[in-house]
Amino acid sequence: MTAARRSLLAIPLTVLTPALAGLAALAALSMPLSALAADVGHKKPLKLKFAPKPKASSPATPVFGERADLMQFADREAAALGYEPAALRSILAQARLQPSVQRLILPGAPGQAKDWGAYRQRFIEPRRLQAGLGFWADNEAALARAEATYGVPAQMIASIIGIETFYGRIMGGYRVLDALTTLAFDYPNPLPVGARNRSDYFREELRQFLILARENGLDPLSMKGSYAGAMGWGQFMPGSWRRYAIDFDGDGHIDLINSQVDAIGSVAHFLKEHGWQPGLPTHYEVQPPVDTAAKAQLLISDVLPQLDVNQFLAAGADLSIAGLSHVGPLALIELQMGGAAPVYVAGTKNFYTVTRYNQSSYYAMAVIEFAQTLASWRRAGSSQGSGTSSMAPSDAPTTAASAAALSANLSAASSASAASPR
Ligand SMILES: [Ca+2]
Repeated sequence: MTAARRSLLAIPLTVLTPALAGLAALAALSMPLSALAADVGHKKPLKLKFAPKPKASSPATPVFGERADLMQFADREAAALGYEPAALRSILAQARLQPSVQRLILPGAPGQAKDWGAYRQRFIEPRRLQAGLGFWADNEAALARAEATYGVPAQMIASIIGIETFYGRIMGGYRVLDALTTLAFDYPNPLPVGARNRSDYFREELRQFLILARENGLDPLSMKGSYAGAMGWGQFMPGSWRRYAIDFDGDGHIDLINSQVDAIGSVAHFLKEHGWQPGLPTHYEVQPPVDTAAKAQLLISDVLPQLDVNQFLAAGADLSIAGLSHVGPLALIELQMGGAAPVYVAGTKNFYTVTRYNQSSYYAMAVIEFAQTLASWRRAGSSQGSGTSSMAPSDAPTTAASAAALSANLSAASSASAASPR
């Protein structure tokens, strides 16, 4: 993503950031990395399978070389990661410092108002929706099977892949090794006010990446991803890949880069494992309390649903009819609109689940609205054609008419929305 785009979105790139950018979602997948320690110990050390071929390095991207901290990391971690120390030293020494990664990982300038309207226009636009219809048609059986298996609507799965990578068009051009090594060992310093050093997180993702490459017989020197190290159609970080990715096409390998079907199953499995509840709406319309203090109290938990309908009403919020009959906790979600008044929704646990993919309420709302619109476009198309219209969205559907209006409204804006591969 470009810096301009990043500042437009102005979303804190906390965890996953990438996805936001449509690029990488990555991060999102910021999951606990506890699982791996247990299963690496018995793996055989890697015998240098790929002769490390030196890659040409431009002056702008120097290799780290045998820098002391990297070599110490290699010697300390080799056994746990399943590598021969010399092999791991050789791989890490070929990582390249990427100054653009150091820039992209930082949050946008503070004080900029976030703008849900701009964010929505960036993603929910006709070309991406059209690509989504094609993706859905190409993968109809896999999407239906993932929905049946994991309870996640096909349009949600298709939407995440569309928001993350524009259906495989933008999977990231950085070598994952370069991105993760840069962020693990040369995190930007000094940091701008409000930013925090996340090198520990990326050092763990580097470990996960090295294990992932070894386990799958992949060349760690050639795998590509986002500036944060997210890979494939769904932009999984290495740790998420190892924990949540599945072999959904049954060929015996998990391949999120070349197999759309594996990516589909893995996105659905990820959401299921993070609490997706079939049939539960993602959100309801809500008017927040007029009282500022009461509103602030409802906003305190951010995307985490903590208060029920009665507590919303007691605080002075006004829920839609559908929302009034909701059972379970809700979160008041505020979406800033630049200089205009914010908009609000009452998010359920399913809204929260989407934020586990990428920790931003703006990201989640974009995924949800894109999914609704994509499903309505598909229904509108299939009603004229084969009649194989399948699943209705589990939450309020956007009508075909409103989708058409949306399409018309956004067409003028869409020229700015194509993300350029890096
Ligand atoms: Ca597979």
